[in-house]
Amino acid sequence: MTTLPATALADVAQQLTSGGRGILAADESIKTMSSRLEQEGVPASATSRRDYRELLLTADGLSEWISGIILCDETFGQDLADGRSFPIAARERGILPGIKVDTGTTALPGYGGALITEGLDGLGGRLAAYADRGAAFAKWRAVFDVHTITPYAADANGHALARYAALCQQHGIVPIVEPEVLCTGDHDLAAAEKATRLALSAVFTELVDAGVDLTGIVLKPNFVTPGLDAAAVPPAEVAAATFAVLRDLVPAEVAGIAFLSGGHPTARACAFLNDLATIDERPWPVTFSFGRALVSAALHTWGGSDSEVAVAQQVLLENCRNAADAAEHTA
Ligand code: 5MM
Repeated sequence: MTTLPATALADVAQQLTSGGRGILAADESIKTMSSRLEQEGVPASATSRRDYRELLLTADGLSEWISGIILCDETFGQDLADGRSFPIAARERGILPGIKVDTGTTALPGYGGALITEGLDGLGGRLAAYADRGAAFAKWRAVFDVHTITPYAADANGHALARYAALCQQHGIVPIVEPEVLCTGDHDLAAAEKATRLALSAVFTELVDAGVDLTGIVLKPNFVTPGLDAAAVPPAEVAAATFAVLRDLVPAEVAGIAFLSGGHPTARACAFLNDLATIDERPWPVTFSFGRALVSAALHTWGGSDSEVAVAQQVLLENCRNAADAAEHTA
């Protein structure tokens, strides 16, 4: 087993979230990635998923804006065209490689649509193997909906996140703890705030009970926003609502916060982050761990065509630069 002193975990967590860089979430499951490729007219296969992820990782200068890249198991075990594995190539490009280790969600029995994230069985062995292959950090995502979240669903998912985080730290891997309250639907800001409070409260209770070292984790939360089908509110209002929740529930020793984009358009997600980063009394660095907000336009531009790789990479870099600019206010 890899053992790292607590200071080394804190160091990696700080590298991921400080200095005006953020995380590229390129860990779509095979099912999600295949469907996104097919929506762009690209036949889905292990090769096309690999080609697309190679396009992302090899964009020239990516490490100026990106501190870490989250990969799924398939990509983690694939090689670039030059024969280097993805985790090795990421490190050589100045980007820390991470691995998504949850195995997805399933219905929580008896809880009317609430979900529980699975993947704890055998996780210790998998983490040891990922660490040996170069993983610096991991990710586990719990998924909540404002209409179905209950205290029990929050506790059950918080418990799983805490067991995952403790195991990661035992294997010298920084856990990204992602409790996502979905922003699909037409709910208002208050509903998102209430659900996010419930989720974060349960998660931090469980993390503390599990003895997780909060200086060696990265929290990946949603911005607190009205649903995507509801009337939008100004970014400053989103930032204020998000900060109010985080200030009350996220201990100051947490190494950093890296937001998911949640399906918000790139410019909106960057505006939320920008306004949040300007709040001076924040005790933690804030940055991004966006998926769609960074990559959707690049995937569309590429469309599976070799001749569009360079243009698609420029589109990706532009989004990464904008997100990093938004996080730049961070100390
Ligand atoms: C990149 O997508 C990640 C994996 O999703 P699936 O397992 O459902 O395919 C996802 O966890 C992602 O890291 C977060 O949701 C943040 O992504 P967005 O697009 O919301 O920024």
